[in-house]
Amino acid sequence: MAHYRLHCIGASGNSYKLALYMNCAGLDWEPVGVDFAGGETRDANWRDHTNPMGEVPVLEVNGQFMSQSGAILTWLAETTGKFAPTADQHVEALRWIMFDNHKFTNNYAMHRFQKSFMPEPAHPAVLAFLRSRVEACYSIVEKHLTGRPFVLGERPTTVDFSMAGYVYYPADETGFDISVEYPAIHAWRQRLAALPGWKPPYQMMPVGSDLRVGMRRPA
Ligand SMILES: N[C@@H](CCC(=O)N[C@@H](CS)C(=O)NCC(=O)O)C(=O)O
Repeated sequence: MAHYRLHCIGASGNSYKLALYMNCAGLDWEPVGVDFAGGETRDANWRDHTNPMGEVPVLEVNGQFMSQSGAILTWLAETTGKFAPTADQHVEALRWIMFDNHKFTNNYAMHRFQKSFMPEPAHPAVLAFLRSRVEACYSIVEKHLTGRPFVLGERPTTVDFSMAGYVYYPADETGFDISVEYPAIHAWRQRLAALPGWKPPYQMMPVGSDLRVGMRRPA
């Protein structure tokens, strides 16, 4: 059994943040599949045992279970030293991880889920609202990444792994073609993809429910 066990599914970009970090950091980890579509994360026993918040990812280490990707990335960097922000960057890292969880990841993930993974087509007003929220925060990150290679500066840190959670999912799934719409974000994701250990999400986590089975493709 690996030292780090990541409870996850391939479609979970929040899980991918940790999988990508651990693979690029060369840590001994394995994915543990969760039947997300079958309701496992809503099951009372799963919540009691694994995560009372009812979410993936969960990182299991020495019999302990941790949740919240931003907290876990921070803990992994503190305990392994890999991709850690400097002491001077600690608060700046936290600031970007909070912006990521609240806006950059969240709006993009919600738009993708509503667009592709709901049993019924989403109301156009819902998609339009989420698209406008994505555009607002992606523009902020596009501007920030113009002229600097990684979010905190010259080298990749936990912040980059947090913000990279959803940017490698296919455009027909997300509804955004980053390579065309956000050139600086595209260049940044290519720099991250050049790190040893990088793999795209569904290859990195070939486990758990496959939400693509029920995916609604554009007409
Ligand atoms: N802020 C959390 C977000 C986790 C999250 O939203 N996970 C999704 C899958 S990607 C989930 O389990 N959602 C279940 C739900 O919201 O009920 C993190 O970064 O770990």
